[in-house]
Amino acid sequence: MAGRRDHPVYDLSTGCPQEPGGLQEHRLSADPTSYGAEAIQVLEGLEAVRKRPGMYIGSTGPAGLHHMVYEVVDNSVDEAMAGHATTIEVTLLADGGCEVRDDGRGIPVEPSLQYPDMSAAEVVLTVLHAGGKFGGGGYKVSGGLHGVGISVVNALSSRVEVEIDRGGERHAMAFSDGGELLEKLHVIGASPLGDDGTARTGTTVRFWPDPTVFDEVSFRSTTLLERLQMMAFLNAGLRITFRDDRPGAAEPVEYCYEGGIRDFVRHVNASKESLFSDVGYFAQAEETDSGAMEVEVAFQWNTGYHSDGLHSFANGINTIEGGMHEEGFKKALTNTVNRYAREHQLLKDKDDNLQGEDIREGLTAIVSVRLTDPQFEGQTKGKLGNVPVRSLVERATNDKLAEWLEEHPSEAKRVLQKALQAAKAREAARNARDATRRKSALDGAGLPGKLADCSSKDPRESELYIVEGNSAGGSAKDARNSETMAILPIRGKILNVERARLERMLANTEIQALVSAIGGGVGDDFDSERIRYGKVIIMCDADVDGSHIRTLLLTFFFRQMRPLVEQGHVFIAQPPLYSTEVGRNKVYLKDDAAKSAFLERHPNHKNEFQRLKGLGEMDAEELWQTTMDPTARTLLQVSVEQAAIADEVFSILMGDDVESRKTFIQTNAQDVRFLDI
Ligand code: 0RA
Repeated sequence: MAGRRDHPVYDLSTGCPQEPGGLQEHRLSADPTSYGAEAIQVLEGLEAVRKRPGMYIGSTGPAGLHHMVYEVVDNSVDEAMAGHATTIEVTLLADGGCEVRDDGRGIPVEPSLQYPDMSAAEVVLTVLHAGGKFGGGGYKVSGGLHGVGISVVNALSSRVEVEIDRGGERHAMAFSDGGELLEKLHVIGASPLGDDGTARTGTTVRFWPDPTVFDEVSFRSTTLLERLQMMAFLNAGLRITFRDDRPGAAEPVEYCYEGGIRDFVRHVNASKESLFSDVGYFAQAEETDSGAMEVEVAFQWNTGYHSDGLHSFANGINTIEGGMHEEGFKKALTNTVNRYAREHQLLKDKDDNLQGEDIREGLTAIVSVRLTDPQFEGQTKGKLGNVPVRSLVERATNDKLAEWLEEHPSEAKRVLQKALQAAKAREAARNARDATRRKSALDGAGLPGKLADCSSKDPRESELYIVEGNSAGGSAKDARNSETMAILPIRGKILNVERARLERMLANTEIQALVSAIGGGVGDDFDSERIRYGKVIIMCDADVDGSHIRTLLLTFFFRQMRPLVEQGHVFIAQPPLYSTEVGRNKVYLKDDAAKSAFLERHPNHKNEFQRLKGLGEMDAEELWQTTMDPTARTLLQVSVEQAAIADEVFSILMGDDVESRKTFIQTNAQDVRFLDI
């Protein structure tokens, strides 16, 4: 029979090698001239990705660039989750590429069943939605941010190299310019032998993001590290190493957590005072008609006052908007703790039930689910939509948390005491809020005296500058466009919000001014429909004090006006870091990069550069030109992409551990970009 092969072919839709014959017959009956058509189809697929990269990786900015790394790493994590890989090594290459290496089974090298001209590996690299994410016989569950596959990375790279150790042989393949085949898969030698004498297996993918696609192609190691650490927490025992071979880079890092999400909770609570030393943990798995589901929960309370320490994940993806798993957990947590409180006479018949937020105050918990076909919904695709997950998590929590409470009576007592206190504080806070409302109703519009408001009443064009210090506030008032720019000077260090409960915070005059100026309320009452400014811009000095105040403000917004941050209303102004003289003119330079660019343009520039410390060093005219003029300024938009990580950063900064807070502020004083991606 013509075209019949002697070697097995690989069916990527079942993840199984197929012997020649049988299933292959239908392939042979197809029109042989269609092979060329298939190749064209493949190229058209990748072309579609290049035309609209945003549809596949979200953006061509820094987030999209880093998404490329996650996409490749996710494939290796899938291989680890299936029990075949133990180690993933991520390396940033000196020439700007990124290498991801695993010790899994290796991508199949056999000819593909659907595309007999190609190896299965070539299909994985060039056909959209091919790869580990096939149903049925493939992996039970899989990650992949939104499961777009390595072919998307290939489409958006100027070069990709793949090395596969499988069946004792090392194979190699290369692509250039968005997925054009440069070298077809071929054997380049024998795979090296491991300590146990067997040949190594595994996959290595190297890629160089295409500079014509991305705004910027240099990776930021801290962004990658946060995500890699999170993946290590979510996959107990998985070893993930990171090395940066670029000049001047930091030391290599290795993450491996035998305790998995228990270690995650310990880590998040590390800078806090925990209520008890153990971390609670339970897990439950279920097979249903619609596939396999499992849930894992780890939890510990600390003495803090926040009720947003619940972080959820679905197949290793941080579900920032929550979803069914969070709903199930919250409902069962509230029920179980109330049931326990009644049974143990901690709540009397006449008492109201504890509310969910009372019980969650000070709780750090990770809820991680894995399921066959996760549905991600919501604005940022960060919400899990699979309904059956809710009842699985609810049942697991009802059973196992009740057990845990019975088996840990002294821990349970502390949890209950804390929740009862929180309920009292909630009552007090409500009274305080009502009082603030009445007060602001009394002084006319209720706007703070220090506020120099703008004349426009349209939030879409109105901006609030929060300016540190009175003198800088004065310059900003003189400089501004009073139609659209309002100035609120704030003094000194505003209250440390991590330590304070709402009612105490509202007594602080700086906070009161801030709340009434923004106009959307505070805490649970916050309503972004009522905000008076579309942009809230923090303008602080570029020194340690400025950095501290900026972080305090961000913490406040993050904790008490979360939607303001989530909806992208919060910005950081960037006053220039340097000035220098050119002839009789003063030139301002935003940062070190701008300074280097300036020196390149003016190689003979002899004058010194002044390091600008304070906004006060500029007069109104200079402040306008360098920092406030909408046609010239650069604003950093503050986003909360990874609530879990942000929570940790804020906690380190604002928590009870004064030492780590100091070190953090000192090391990050120059770098506010850590908040941006
Ligand atoms: C398809 C099928 C199999 C493994 C993989 C893909 C695979 C993909 C990647 C990507 C990075 N590392 C990887 N490791 C494995 C199953 C292989 C088999 O049945 O032997």
